[in-house]
Amino acid sequence: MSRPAIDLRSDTVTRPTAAMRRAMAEAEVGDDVYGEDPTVNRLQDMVAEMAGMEAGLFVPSGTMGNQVAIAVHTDRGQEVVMPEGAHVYEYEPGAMAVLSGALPRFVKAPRGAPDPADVAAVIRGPGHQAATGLVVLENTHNVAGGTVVPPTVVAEVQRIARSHGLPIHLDGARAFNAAAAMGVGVDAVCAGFDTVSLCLSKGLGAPVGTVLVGSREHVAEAHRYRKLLGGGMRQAGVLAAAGIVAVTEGPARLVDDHRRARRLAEGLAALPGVQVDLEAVQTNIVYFEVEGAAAFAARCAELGVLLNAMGAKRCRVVTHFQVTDEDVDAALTVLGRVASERAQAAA
Ligand code: TLP
Repeated sequence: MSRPAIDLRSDTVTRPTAAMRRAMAEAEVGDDVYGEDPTVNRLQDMVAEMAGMEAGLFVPSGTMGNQVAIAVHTDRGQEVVMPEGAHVYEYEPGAMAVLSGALPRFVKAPRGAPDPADVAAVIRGPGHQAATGLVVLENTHNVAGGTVVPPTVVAEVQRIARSHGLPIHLDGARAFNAAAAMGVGVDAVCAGFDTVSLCLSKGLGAPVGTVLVGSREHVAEAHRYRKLLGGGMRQAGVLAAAGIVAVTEGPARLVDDHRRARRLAEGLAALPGVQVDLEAVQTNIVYFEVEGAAAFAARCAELGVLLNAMGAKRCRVVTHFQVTDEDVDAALTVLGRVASERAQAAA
């Protein structure tokens, strides 16, 4: 029998572990729309405490966490200032416009870190133009390469937002990866934000779920929007139980994902026709440039390695807890074979 594919498309593809499945089977549940699911309540409290925030709200996805936050913070017709490539706009199909009537205002962000002066320059008050309603950062920044936003940049952008009386939200889908890369607790990554959306279903490995953390007031308002969006999940403790295992066991092993991503990146950088910006490889995500990215990904899939083409010349591989050292070796063999087939065809 041929071995199963090595799936490097995303850290969202992990399957629940035996411990998660056990916790799910045994979860105590109640109706979460009434706030009566003890397992959901425990998860929300745990994650809020880890993040150094007052309260948390369990939502089905990172997208819902971000969009509920945008709904909480903005009025219709306002702009949301964000780094270019931000997930809240690029991969949340128009949701901020559809749900909140909000408009994106991008600022350049090499490696996901905007120049705070550029943020200051686009902030506008009410009047003739659309006013700024919210500032968003993303840490780690996905399309910049899973890059960590330097704490000095975060602090300065927060200071600027505050000085204009603006709220600031963090898309922290991979905030635990940022924390692991910096060797700090996730509370350090969340500090100074009004709300943070923390995904359990990325590097931490839970099958489903995100916790939106913030003040009691913001979370109470978010609770209303979650219901409005159809995210009131009733006996959601069966899902939260897996989330509790993920936040308990997941963070400590992220450094292994980062080490494996680095090895993949260095292996890729040595291949003909492949370019990797090694300095952008800081966590579990590796982007690389190749001609005909979709055809490259399709040939790798034929040989048992799944990866995503994210643009005409850009591919992405992501490590996660079901990718072992042996998988990295096997994947590099396949990637090397595909790169040399192409080099030979071009010769
Ligand atoms: N990202 C997915 C795709 O949508 C691109 C991935 O495979 O990386 N914020 C960030 C920074 C994300 O990368 C993602 C998922 C989300 C939010 C949304 O999370 P979900 O998929 O739970 O809605």
